[in-house]
Amino acid sequence: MSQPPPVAVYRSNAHLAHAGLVELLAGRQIPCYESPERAVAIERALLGAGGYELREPQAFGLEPILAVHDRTLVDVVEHAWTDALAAGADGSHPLIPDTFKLAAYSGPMEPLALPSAAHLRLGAFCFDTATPMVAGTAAAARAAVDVALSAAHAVVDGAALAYGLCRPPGHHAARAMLGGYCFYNNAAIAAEWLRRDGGFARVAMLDIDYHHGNGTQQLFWERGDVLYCSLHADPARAYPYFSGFASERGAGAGEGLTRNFPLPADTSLDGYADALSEALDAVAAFDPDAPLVVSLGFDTFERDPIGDLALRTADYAEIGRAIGGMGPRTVVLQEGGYAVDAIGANAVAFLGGLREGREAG
Ligand code: OKP
Ligand code: ZN
Repeated sequence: MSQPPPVAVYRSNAHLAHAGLVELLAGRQIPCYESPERAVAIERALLGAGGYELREPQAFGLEPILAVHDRTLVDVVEHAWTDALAAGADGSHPLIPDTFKLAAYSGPMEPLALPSAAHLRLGAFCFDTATPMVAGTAAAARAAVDVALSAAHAVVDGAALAYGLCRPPGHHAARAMLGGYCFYNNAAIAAEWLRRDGGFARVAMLDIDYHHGNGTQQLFWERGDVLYCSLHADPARAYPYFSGFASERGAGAGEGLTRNFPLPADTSLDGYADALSEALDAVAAFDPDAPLVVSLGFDTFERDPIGDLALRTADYAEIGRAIGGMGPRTVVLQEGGYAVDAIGANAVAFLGGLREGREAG
């Protein structure tokens, strides 16, 4: 038997400057769970495990981002920090909006004018107080997209599997809205690229982060060519609260192509594997011709500081095997996971299982 080729791990150091982050949680200011150490730990663990090769992403520019997000959102991400500095901010603390423009604010009054300074518009494009911006945020968000697109390219060019170590994550970012530590929806941008430029007709996305990917769901809600399946903590008790219920199934051409699997607290591998197998059946029934796009989160881990599910490190190998056994080529993109001491081992377990599943399946 010949040695399998190393799996490409796309990563960029640009994320290191998306740092010094704080978030507002239940009225308190705390250090942001979404830290640079997360990605550093994954990178180290994969290098230590062997069989992985770190690669720098290619730069794809804003065009593939604008295929998914409104220019109004991109403008805010790109200019909020520099406009705040130009207006006299000293740059010593992250930018977090304090005023949110809900649909209920405008009622019938749309369109309302917005301030021309991007930092003053931020609250019209953000849904929570957990998504701080600093000097390095915009470049990090762009690099995370480049990481995702580079991984998608690698698989289209023939690799069975590529991993994009995206940071910041992306699945909470919607067409014109950031939040949940996310600015640009890396996975959605990769999926849309597979459709438009990769020459594929049907893309399936599997989201196994602890949280519902509200952004990804919104982006493909009415799309007949993209299936979105998500396993996550029941929004009846967990962030983002306003989406991810099983009753949400898409609309129009996308009717039935959004599939949500809300999970109870303390779900361990047994319950998780049942939901996963239903989701994988939905993927198989959709019959995608494109590589599978996986939004991967390790906040389902038993000791995750913001999750309440009960998966263990070895379970990620099982989950990886189940997904790998499906057969299609796979683009795996990192979303959440906040137990920094375990996140590396969890990544090694998941990707190792995925490789085994492919070889066995
Ligand atoms: C991003 B990803 C709940 C606070 C939630 C934001 C969580 C963002 C998760 N008490 N804060 O999906 O891992
Ligand atoms: Zn999450």
